[in-house]
Amino acid sequence: MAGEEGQSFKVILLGDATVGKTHLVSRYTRGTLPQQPKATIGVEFVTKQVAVAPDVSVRAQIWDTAGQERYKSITQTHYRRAFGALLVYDVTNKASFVNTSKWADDLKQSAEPDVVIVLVGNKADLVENDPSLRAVDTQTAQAFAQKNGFLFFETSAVTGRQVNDCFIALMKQIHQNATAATTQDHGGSGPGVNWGGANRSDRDFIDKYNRELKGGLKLGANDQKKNSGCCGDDD
Ligand SMILES: Nc1nc2c(ncn2[C@@H]2O[C@H](COP(=O)(O)OP(=O)(O)O)[C@@H](O)[C@H]2O)c(=O)[nH]1
Ligand SMILES: [Mg+2]
Repeated sequence: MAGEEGQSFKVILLGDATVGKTHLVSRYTRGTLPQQPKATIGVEFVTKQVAVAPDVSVRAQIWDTAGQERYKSITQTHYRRAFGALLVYDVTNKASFVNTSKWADDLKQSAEPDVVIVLVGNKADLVENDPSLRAVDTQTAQAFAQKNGFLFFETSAVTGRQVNDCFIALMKQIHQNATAATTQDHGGSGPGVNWGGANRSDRDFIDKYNRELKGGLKLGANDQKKNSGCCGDDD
């Protein structure tokens, strides 16, 4: 299956500010926590080869947000062509869990049709140390995930618990869907899901996104105009 190794899939992180998205990406891709919080605005992705079957690996192109989630001003470009998402909340923060519904709705409107979603309850280390801090029951989250067809994990970017597992589960499911689609559409192989073509336009894609962000965050219909001058100088 060597021919499949070039497959590349964009996946994105979504969720309220401070739930630990950037820490999860760093833990997974570098094995460490971020050195210092990034104040810069702009998009960044990191890539990582992920083994999805004994002889098959795919390239995860992981897009983190850069603070714009604070203003619910994620642009279409962030969602566009995403094959999967980690929908992250903080197990000690009820509102962050409630908001995952909204993030999921936005995602489904703009991502690929069968986008794979993994619901991730992060900061599990906090409730292991002090169960009274838990604001979202595992069972409640699990039931919500099941109802919506999401995979579900509780993670800790600090201890590393379940971090690899949630990314690998995401990539495995994406690969599985892509393989099924290829078989269906092209009798086993073909360009239909060879999404590695992303490479060619990545540069344009990022430039456009950064322009959108720098030119004042492009606010959605429901966003407050007053937020438009944001970013870079807050906390
Ligand atoms: N205890 C604990 N704190 C975490 C964890 N992940 C992130 N944090 C903390 O939560 C804050 C926000 O993390 P960050 O990754 O910047 O969140 P983002 O805004 O979603 O990208 C930081 O102070 C982190 O140290 C975790 O798994 N456990
Ligand atoms: Mg972040």
